[in-house]
Amino acid sequence: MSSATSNGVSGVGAPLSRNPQLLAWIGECARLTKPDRVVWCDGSLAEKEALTREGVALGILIPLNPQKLPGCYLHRSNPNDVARVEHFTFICTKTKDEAGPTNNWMEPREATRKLGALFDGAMRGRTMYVVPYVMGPPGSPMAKIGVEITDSLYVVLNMGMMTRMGRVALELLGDSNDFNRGLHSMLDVDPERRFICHFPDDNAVWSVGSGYGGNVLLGKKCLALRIGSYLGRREGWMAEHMMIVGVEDPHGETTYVAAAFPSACGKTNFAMLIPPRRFEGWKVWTVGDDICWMRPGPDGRLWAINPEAGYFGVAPGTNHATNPTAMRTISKDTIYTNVAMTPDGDVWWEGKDGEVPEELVDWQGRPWKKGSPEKAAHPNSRFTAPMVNNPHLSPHVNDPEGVPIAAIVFGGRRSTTVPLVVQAFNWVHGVYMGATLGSETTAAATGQVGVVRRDPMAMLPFCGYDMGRYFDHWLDMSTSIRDLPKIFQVNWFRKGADGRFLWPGFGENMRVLKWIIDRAHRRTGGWETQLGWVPHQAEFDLSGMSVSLEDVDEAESIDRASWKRELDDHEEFFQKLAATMPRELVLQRELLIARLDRDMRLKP
Ligand code: GTP
Ligand code: SPV
Ligand code: MN
Repeated sequence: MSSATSNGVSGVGAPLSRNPQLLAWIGECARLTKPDRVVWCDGSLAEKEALTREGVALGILIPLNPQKLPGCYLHRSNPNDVARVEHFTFICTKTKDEAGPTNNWMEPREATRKLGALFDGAMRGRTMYVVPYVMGPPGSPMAKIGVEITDSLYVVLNMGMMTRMGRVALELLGDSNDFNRGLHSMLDVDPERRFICHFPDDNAVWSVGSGYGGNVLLGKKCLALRIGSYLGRREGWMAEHMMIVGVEDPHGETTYVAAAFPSACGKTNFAMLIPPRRFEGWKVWTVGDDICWMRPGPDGRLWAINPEAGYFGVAPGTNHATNPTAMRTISKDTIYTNVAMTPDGDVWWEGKDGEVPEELVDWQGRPWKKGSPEKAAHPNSRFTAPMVNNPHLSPHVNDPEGVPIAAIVFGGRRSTTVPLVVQAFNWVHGVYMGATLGSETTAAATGQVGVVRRDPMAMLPFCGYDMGRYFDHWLDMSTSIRDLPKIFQVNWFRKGADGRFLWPGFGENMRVLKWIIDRAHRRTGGWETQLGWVPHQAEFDLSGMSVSLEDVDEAESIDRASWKRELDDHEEFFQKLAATMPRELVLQRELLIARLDRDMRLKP
């Protein structure tokens, strides 16, 4: 950490870089926001410790029980600021058409004027942190540099875990002007003055009025997905809201799978899956849990990196049975946000192991008693932990070229209609599956929870340009990938008439994953249905599972009437995108209707 009290608002103490463009931009930001001092972050342990001490002194961080949770802290955000705000998130391209019908658009000069007025003097009395970071393994041809200027110490500490932060980024950057410019101020955390604006043409992001997650950790959703997807289309690669796992079989062969699920629909859990006992000798290695950058390699395969270095994961529902890997990962050096606290300084959330404690302090710092109708932890409460804490971290997570993807999976949260697993007939059909992905909304974004919405490729809130052109990019990628990954759709969340989940999920998802891998390697059969290929009962390993075959059958079932309704929904969504919707996808829908009209046998 390098700091100095400036003699004037624009003074920058002991800069860690001589990059003239970087210095000029930091000067501009300081003149605009008028901080009391400017601190360059070097990413050292000493800096982290000093900031943590300061965070505790300021009440931003609450120390947790050091015996139970060494190096862990609790942060409580403003109760009005607990999730991403999609309605205040804007793509600021020259024309509205470039942003497309699924994004909010603001004209770039108007955005600069509007947010500029909010930034003016916003850091008076505060420290302006300069946070340089790398997205991706340093030295990877896919890696990107960003610099986030922020007045939030919490953001600095989170960026320190979520990215490769500090000197490493400045060294890689050198004198180059090729870096993402992120400017963030919490202002007064007023939802009326909360905006997250993306300027893809300038590789810049301005965020004001929030201190939470994806709104403010600008390397994550803003750079790695919204700006990333925009650059990816221009440069021939893909930025996706996907986790990445390596599945090692008992012979030591590892197959890599990438999977897109909308926010709070199971990526982190799938990325940390522990195979059930039946799968003796199998290992699942986490490469990434949220974001995936992919590009075709010289060998004709699609290669992927995880641009992040940590996990910003959903706390509720995480326990030793559902996700033991996460429980170990977050047992030290973790920042918890908006969870509840026990009297002895442990953390708690709905769906954690063991008895519900008699008394807690809830996520807002209020006393809470067992049986209270209110949730003790916020439904979107989260943990931030460095990936090196993960006992099953892939040894290839830092490989500059990434890992080769054999299968791509799309999954949503659907209590009805969508079967457990289906393989697409081919790439175009798979793109259609992704493009029509629907999911019930969750607490990860503000707004109504539990309503089905179309969330194509789990990218609805994260695609930085017109969605129809994004589909076109997906179709186009098939021309530069010789060995195309196989595409699948899954649904862990189907419910019976009694409201129970039909499929046990979590570790048991290994059974589906195994079929996916076998199919990707063309090692197993399947049954052709109207929707795509589904597992043959004989080739789908359910041994040693405590679930009834009737439930599995119901989870896999295809109901024509529900699918007719589903297709009406696809149509409605496609209509919205009509101006740029690729013809292949419209035809895929027609084909699906035709297949459903013919009364095909569904199951052996
Ligand atoms: P983001 O970080 O918001 O992008 O979410 P994510 O996609 O990583 O979701 P995550 O794995 O954190 O899971 C979200 C919620 O879904 C948690 O409460 C999990 O316990 C629950 N969940 C995850 N996998 C399963 C599953 O297989 N079955 C069931 N029933 N619930 C699951
Ligand atoms: C998501 O909402 O998809 C997340 C959490 O991963 S956030 O970082 O807030 O975007
Ligand atoms: Mn996410």
